[in-house]
Amino acid sequence: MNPLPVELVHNIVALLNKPTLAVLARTSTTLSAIALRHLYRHLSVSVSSRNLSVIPLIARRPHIARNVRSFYIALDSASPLFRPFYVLLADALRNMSDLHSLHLLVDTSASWVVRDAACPQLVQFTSTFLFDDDVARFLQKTPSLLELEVDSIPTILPRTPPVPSLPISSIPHLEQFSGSARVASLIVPGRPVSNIHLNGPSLTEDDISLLARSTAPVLVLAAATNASPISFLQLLHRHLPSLAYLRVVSTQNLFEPPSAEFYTQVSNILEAFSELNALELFGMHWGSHRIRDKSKRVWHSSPLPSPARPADQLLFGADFLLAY
Ligand SMILES: *[C@@H]1O[C@H](CO)[C@@H](O)[C@H](O)[C@H]1NC(C)=O
Ligand SMILES: CC(=O)N[C@H]1CO[C@H](CO)[C@@H](O)[C@@H]1O
Repeated sequence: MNPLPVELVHNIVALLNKPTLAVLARTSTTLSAIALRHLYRHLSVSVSSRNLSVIPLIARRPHIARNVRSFYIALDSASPLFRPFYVLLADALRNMSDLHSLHLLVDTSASWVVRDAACPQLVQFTSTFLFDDDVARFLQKTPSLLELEVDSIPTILPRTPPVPSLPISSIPHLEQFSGSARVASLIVPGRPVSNIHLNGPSLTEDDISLLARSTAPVLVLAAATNASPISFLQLLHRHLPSLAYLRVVSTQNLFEPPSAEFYTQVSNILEAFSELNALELFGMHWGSHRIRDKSKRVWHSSPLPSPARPADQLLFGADFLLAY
């Protein structure tokens, strides 16, 4: 293969499976470099698949770490790992300078592992971390980031630590945020975030007005509220009129079976959202169709899924989630 142009060799090597790549990596120096590049391009390790041993290897070999484009690690909270393992993970991350996608499903308080990492190409970052100083510091070194998930695990700490600040020049292209409302209120204003997924607790009007300060129209929102569905929709319409997909869950479990009047009220508010395509409100799916001259849309909802007719309801739910 040596006389072949290097691009061609890359294309051939890209077709090989992992065991073959591992064999190829033990041949010539040239082929080894190419094989390693493909072997470690997408790296996924977890406790359950018993392949965490690759972390110490990568921590010791910076030239291998630099090949990693996407990295996924899932550690089981039921079998916590000791600090020396996290030190190795931090070393490995520090040398993954070409990462595009990073998923760290690890100990919530181990955010220090990213403190000294810098990933100029990183597009997607998902983590179980709280949003703390270490995460904020890391995000100042990920200028290409488009999707962020942080602070998404309901915290068990008696007092949540204050949210650190993040300079407005950091993550300037962010499009999607998943996590807590308190962090969204800090990150969304001034950035082009159009896709927002929030876990509880209830979203307040102040939070919503901060989300409205995204520099892009907010198109997708998933959030929780303890308000009535009608007043919550009115609030959203006031601040986020360009929503296309909306999912609202209630933080209270006492939702009475809706009356006919309720359906009319909701559908009247929905008409005001000119861009809305689909809505899930307290577990009810709402869709719309246009009538007559197509200028008017009618919103309607299917009833709450009943165990007696599961098939079509489930199907509709699945369609909705896909669209979402
Ligand atoms: C670890 O195991 C998972 C599941 O078998 C596999 O998908 C992954 O590629 C493995 N990772 C490495 C580095 O071998
Ligand atoms: C390029 C780079 O970041 N190299 C680092 C690899 O990891 C070692 C040990 O963690 C650091 O000392 C290098 O600076």
